[in-house]
Amino acid sequence: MITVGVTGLPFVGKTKLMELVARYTGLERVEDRITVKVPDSRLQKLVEIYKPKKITPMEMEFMDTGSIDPTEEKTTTRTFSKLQEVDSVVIVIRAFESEAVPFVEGYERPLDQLRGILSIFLERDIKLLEGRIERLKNAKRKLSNVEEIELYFLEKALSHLKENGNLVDFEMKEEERKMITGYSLMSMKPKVVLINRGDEGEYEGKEEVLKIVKKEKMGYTELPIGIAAELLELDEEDREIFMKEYGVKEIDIEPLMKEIMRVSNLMVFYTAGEKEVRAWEVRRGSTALDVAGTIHSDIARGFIRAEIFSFEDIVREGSEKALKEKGLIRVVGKDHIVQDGDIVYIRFNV
Ligand SMILES: Nc1nc2c(ncn2[C@@H]2O[C@H](COP(=O)(O)OP(=O)(O)OP(=O)(O)O)[C@@H](O)[C@H]2O)c(=O)[nH]1
Ligand SMILES: [Mg+2]
Repeated sequence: MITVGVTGLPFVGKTKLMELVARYTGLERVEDRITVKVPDSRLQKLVEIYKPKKITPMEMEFMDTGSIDPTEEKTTTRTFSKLQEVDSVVIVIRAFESEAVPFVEGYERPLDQLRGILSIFLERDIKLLEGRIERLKNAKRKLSNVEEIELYFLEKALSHLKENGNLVDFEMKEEERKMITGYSLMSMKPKVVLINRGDEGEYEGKEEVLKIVKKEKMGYTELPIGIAAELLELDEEDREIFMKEYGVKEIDIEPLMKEIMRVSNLMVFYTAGEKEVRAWEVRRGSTALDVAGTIHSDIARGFIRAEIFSFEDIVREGSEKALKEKGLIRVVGKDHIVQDGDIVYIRFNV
């Protein structure tokens, strides 16, 4: 399960988002950390086909990390200590109008909020790397080999960060990636920009926002959090009327979750049968053996072969029997690369 940090400037709707996510998944109480079931329309389809006794969706943990406040260093420092714990970050950007809710002065526009937050992230990463480099350099003893390598690598990372403003294209070996992950740099965390729209529709500066999103390889989604939260309180009939009135097409949080998965380089595979239909998360590019290990280490150890078919095929054909008749179930070995949405059955012995 991954942990997602929810942050942004003050009063942008972070707590409201936590409420929305909680309600959506059927939780009554909202706390700073909540574990939610990931809404998944593919899982629902598989349930219709298999009619299993048990349904197990993927879970994600959301953590309200508090705000990044350009005028309040203490608040921001506290937020960073929480952000250290998370795997990915949702940056909530306010694009709704409300007389009742104040802005941090100078950060009324979405574009300025995004720039402000990214520059605070960058500044913090640079400070952190500089601090570690300084400590290594000033050590009053001979550095170990490992430390020498670390120092060399950190200096390279720091200069890349200063030059490019991020580490998006910074090439790293697997060991180096592991080492730098230990620093919990904001530059290394997958990020999704969430525009909290009002009912005004488009917002000023969207093109520039999208440019930054692309350059930084972040995810992006728009969601009228306030309206969506209100709508969830209504019954279905009233909801439809209000959605028309507000011009809201979708109050779904599935696109947000999908973006989080995408930028985190994760994909979903399924196991399906009469007993249980279940969604699992795994790194993109995982092999059949990786997938077996995700289900259970014993299954990976006893791996014989995997039987795999695609989500589109089972939905189109309607049953495994039909897939078998058409030869659409592939029998593959350990190294087969599993695709997003694949349904997997592992044969193993222990
Ligand atoms: N009109 C409108 N008001 C909203 C929306 N989202 C949040 N608000 C209101 O804005 C205020 C701040 O929302 P919160 O969700 O508490 O914001 P926050 O980011 O958690 O704020 P802090 O935790 O104080 O930094 C509350 O009064 C919300 O009711 C929205 O989409 N539209
Ligand atoms: Mg809050």
